Amino acid sequence: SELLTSVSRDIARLSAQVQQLVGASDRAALVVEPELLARCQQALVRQDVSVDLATEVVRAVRRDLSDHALVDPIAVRDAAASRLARRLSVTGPLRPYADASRVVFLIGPTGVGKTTTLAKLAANLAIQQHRVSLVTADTFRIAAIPQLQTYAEILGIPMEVAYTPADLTQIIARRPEPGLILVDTPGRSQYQDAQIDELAEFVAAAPRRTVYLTLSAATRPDELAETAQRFGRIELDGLLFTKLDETRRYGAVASLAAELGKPVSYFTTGQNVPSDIEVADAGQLAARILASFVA
Ligand SMILES: Nc1nc2c(ncn2[C@@H]2O[C@H](COP(=O)(O)OP(=O)(O)OP(=O)(O)O)[C@@H](O)[C@H]2O)c(=O)[nH]1
Ligand SMILES: [Mg+2]
Repeated sequence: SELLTSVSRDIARLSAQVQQLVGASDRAALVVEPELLARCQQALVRQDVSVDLATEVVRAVRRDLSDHALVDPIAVRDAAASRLARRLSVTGPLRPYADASRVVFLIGPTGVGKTTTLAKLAANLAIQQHRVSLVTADTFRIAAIPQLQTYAEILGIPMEVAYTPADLTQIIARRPEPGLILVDTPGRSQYQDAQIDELAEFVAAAPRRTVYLTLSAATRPDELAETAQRFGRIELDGLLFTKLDETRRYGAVASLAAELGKPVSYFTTGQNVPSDIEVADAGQLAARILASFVA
């Protein structure tokens, strides 16, 4: 019975030790797990991802990963990137023979790179032997017509000027099918409702159209959202972001796309025509945003 007492004493001691160890590891997990997720959330917010989206992503990561993986920065980063990518949609490249894409409009604020981007798109389509032509509805800014005309001449493709929506209707009717017509538009301030209405009339002249709101990725997140909201008076098929080379923070782009539920079409990354353009890829964007986490 002395033996029995001794054994049960040992069992009690061991079980206390086990309890202690379990408790310690619980506490460790409690400290480490939220810390890494909090750091991930901070990294997202520092990249200009909205607090709401960052929180949503991190909560999803917490559900996705085992306790073991949640203390691994690489696993957390990759899970966050994949969750973020799932919140983004993309259009894929322009499809020259899709019915809806007969006419492509790039619209947006002044100086974001609409004309340059249109030239890049036209050049890449022409290189792929697709039939493509250019129209400018920018009869407002000095030298806007020769700017597009120059690109058209270099590319050896037709270019016409639409002074009115009726002009545009006629130009479209004259262009042979199949073939894409890319329309350049004057830069408009998002705060000038009358200018945006005028733009809407040009857009309405092409029923089979694709409209991409063109925005500089180097714009403040709140300005981006405000601009998208105001241009949203025109039905948008997607977002196109320019000047990714002029910022190191890509989160506002992702937040805006996720918030609007609009697909992203292209990114431009410099002034070179036709090379500095890429078809938007959700996974790549998410990876860029999360590259600063676990540096
Ligand atoms: N760094 C950088 N510059 C760009 C990019 N895209 C365009 N630009 C430059 O931005 C400037 C304005 O480009 P435009 O294509 O004329 O812009 P826009 O939107 O047509 O301007 P408006 O017609 O006046 O509204 C030019 O100097 C372009 O070379 C880009 O992706 N990165
Ligand atoms: Mg222009």
